[in-house]
Amino acid sequence: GACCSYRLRDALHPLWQSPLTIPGGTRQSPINIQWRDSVYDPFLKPLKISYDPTTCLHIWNNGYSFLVEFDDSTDRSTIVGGPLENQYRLKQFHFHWGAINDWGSEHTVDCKFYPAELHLVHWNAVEYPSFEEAVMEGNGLAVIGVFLKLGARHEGLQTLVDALPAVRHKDTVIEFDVFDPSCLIPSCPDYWTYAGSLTTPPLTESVTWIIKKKPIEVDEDQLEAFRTLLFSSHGEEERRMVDNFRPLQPLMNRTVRSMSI
Ligand code: SG4
Ligand code: ZN
Repeated sequence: GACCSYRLRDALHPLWQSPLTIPGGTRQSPINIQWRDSVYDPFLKPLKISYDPTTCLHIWNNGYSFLVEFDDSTDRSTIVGGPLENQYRLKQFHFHWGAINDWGSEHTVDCKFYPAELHLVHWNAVEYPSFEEAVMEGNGLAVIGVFLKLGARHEGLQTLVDALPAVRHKDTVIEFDVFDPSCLIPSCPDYWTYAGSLTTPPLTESVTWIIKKKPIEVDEDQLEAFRTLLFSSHGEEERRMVDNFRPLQPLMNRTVRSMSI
């Protein structure tokens, strides 16, 4: 859309010295979701989420975000329904956020950024033998996106926030045995869905995006805690982990479909 201008921030983006675009890409992410251009689809079902908190394994600073990873060797934490034809297994979740509250989300709604965005990454274990293989396939991944907006402190998120000082540097990991990420997903069933890609290399066009319309509320201290993390490892010059989002990509020949009850 012509209304979104992000040229200035691209230039400042430390993570995107590598290719910003995929030649020939037709379904890249993230995108601006223009509310009035989304198409209500009466056949879209509500998404069914079923997570087992004991499949949670650890928190890992991978130098791009912090990841909370899950045991995906069985179907104990899965999603079904919504736009999906199969059951998908939860692999990990992570966030994207800004240096300040004026930006930070990857997707935008009517050209408006939220200060942060949560991504819960799932893979199609019905059709593919491993996550790595699913990443290469058009229907391999399903990512739930949840916007974070400034408001009340989020008690579920606080458990994670309390663990962040232990993974401040790149390549640090701590055990995190029990966590139910469904506490981070708004109960309102409404979502948008579209066919897109991973937002970091390899940028493969393998993601069915499911973006919840209703954001969750977090407070300023919780966003500030994200901003104390580092892109850098122990011993390197400290670089604050902020603005770890990809610039908006063209919608091209795609429709964003909408589910609401
Ligand atoms: C973040 O960089 C995660 O740290 C990556 O996780 C993730 O890659 C990447 O985002 C892209 O995911 O939902 N934003 S996204 O499209 O899940 C993958 C790891 O590198 C493949 C493990
Ligand atoms: Zn992401």
